Amino acid sequence: MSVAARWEKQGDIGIITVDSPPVNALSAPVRQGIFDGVKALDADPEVKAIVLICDGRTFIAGADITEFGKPPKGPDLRSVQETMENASKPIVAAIHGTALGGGLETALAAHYRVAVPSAKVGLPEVKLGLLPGAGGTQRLPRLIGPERALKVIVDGNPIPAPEAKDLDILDAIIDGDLKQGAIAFAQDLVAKGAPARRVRDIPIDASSLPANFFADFRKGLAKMRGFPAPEKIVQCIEAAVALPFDEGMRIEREGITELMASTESKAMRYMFFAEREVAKIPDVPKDIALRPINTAAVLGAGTMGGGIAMNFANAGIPVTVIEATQEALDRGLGIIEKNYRNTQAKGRLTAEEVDKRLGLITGSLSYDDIAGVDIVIEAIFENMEVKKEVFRKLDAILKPGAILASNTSYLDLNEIADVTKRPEDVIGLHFFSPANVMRLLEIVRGAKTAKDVLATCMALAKTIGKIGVVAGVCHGFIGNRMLSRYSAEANKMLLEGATPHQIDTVLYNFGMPMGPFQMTDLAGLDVGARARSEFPDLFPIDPAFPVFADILVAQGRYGQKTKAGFYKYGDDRKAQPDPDVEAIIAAESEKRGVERRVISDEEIIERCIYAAINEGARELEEGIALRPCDIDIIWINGYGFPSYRGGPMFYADTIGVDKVHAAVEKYRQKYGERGWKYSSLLEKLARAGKGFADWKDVV
Ligand code: T1G
Repeated sequence: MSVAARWEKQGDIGIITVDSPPVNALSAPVRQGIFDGVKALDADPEVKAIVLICDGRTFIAGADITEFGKPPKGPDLRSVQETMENASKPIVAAIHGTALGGGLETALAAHYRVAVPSAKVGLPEVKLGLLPGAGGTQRLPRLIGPERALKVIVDGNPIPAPEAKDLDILDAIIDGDLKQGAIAFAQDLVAKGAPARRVRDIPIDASSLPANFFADFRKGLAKMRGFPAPEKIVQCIEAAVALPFDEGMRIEREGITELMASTESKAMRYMFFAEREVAKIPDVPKDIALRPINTAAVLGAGTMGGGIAMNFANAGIPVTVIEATQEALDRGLGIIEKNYRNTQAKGRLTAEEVDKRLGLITGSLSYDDIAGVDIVIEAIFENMEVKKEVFRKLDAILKPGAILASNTSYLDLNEIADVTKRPEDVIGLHFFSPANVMRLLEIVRGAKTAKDVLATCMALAKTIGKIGVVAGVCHGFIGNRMLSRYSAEANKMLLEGATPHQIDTVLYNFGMPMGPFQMTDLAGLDVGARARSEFPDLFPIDPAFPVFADILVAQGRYGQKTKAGFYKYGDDRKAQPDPDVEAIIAAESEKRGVERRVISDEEIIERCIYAAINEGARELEEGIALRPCDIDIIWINGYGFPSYRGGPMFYADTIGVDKVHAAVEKYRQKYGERGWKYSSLLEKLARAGKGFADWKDVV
């Protein structure tokens, strides 16, 4: 009997209990334990039925992702499932927590499934660039029909137990103690002489499918560009409908084998662990006492402040929004309510839920009303003097132990902290707009920020549904500092011969949600122009190159908001290349004596993406970023870098750091050190033939 799974008898019911923290993943010992337990109990003449259950917080949460790519050990999952499915006695899977991936597939190899009301089941493999590779694509369609099965598997999201019961994935919901309830269910099966009903034997009625179902479904996959798994999933469901079970299993096995070896899936599996790694701060003890965050305040009810306040209300934390005038406060609170009502109209929140969240948001004009809160997030104008004045006031008013946070995007947090008597309580919480939607939160660690403040804010990030990533203090922290290089190269290539449409198309096809010029049109050219004119030291301009956005702003072209920016826009807000803009660009080239040339797609990728990678390498050297995966998480969650490429640093490893280094050297020779600053880390990795995954070997 393995420690990962034990078995026993209660009367004539055999019970196999999996106990493999943290999530009972199907590691080799777990698979072996289930396999042996089923064999033993099925051979025991006293046993009339078997229950499979798990200790700990959840039923099996999937295959053990840490085993992927390693030589298989012990019985493979399909052998375990065949042993279960061909047992002579009914097997009941008893589910709590989240039965996901191989966990649900194991339950589908059982003959019956029961769960507590709070349980969830799902096949999230597509989120790892995979497909359910243990019969999920063949058994689920037999239980719930191919149409619903295809949607469930391509969607990948968990299904609450009551809904899973309605879908016939579950046979019963167990109120009360799961183990006793499952045993009672099994005893009832025995009493009724119920068979060991194999899901694989349930026929699929292909005639129930709408005409052209699969062709029509494929049309909807266009939005999942770059991800190979969805198409493979469709092929598996087609096989389930058209072929015998074992044939379908072969198609499925070929599909997951191919996907498992794909770069896309390796990138998405890397992201899975990276999302958890970034929460670990090397020099902060995991069990450090956190400060309580039961109340909050936000200074500023503008776009950012309102969105930040919504995050707290969504998490059930009362939040006070402070503004300077009643008019600004009313406007800000009005926008918050409008956002919630829009969500309600889409059916994603009920009226009661909206009312509850609105009830947690209070407006005020007086700092006196926030003296007792646990955390204040300042989200006012990006001006250092204004921020310093605000933090002096907060320092004088807030209770001891309160956390003083700034949402600044660029300013020096240390300078802000040093105007207070409590710099150890000051931190940066850089939300990304829209703050109530974007998952990324850059947690900016000041030179004097206390470790418990840092740990508290990391925990707060999870509480409010964000992915927190620690950043050091520098201009633009981690993400925007790299973005400024990415954008600067795009701007420079306009002068040399490229068009906005060409650059945007290349980067869109690379996998970015949109290119830099469409993005600027969306954000508003005037926003950046104002920042550059008001904070020239924060946004240094290379005199050798024009800032085309400023040239366009001077002509009243602010972007989508004026239906003209780098593109022109009709009422459909669709970006159309504008010959007038291309003429402005060409005139600037002529004025500066720059002979326009053809710029290749490869050069666009090198100069935008590699420039960002080079800056990321420098951030690692400087300690601004803790790990390469922190940079990747930021770029995927803050800027839409394609997850199937794993983020800029993972992508560099995929194509070869030496290739990136050679290109960066080429551009440094051509354009000088100003843009292409030297990274010793990049050079060391290239010379050592290593990737960022092994960056600690060379620093
Ligand atoms: N394998 C290995 N480790 C896992 C794991 C897994 N499947 N799931 C979680 N962990 C680790 C995780 O890294 C973390 O470790 C700890 O458990 C707690 O996780 C054959 C091929 C279950 C909803 O995709 O969605 O089955 O950081 O922080 O927030 O067809 O974990 O503590 O060291 O996320 O409570 C399919 C993935 C696999 C489910 C719990 N299954 N896991 O969330 O805790 S592929 C999945 C989750 C597959 C089959 C295919 C979540 C959770 P550490 P956590 P949580």
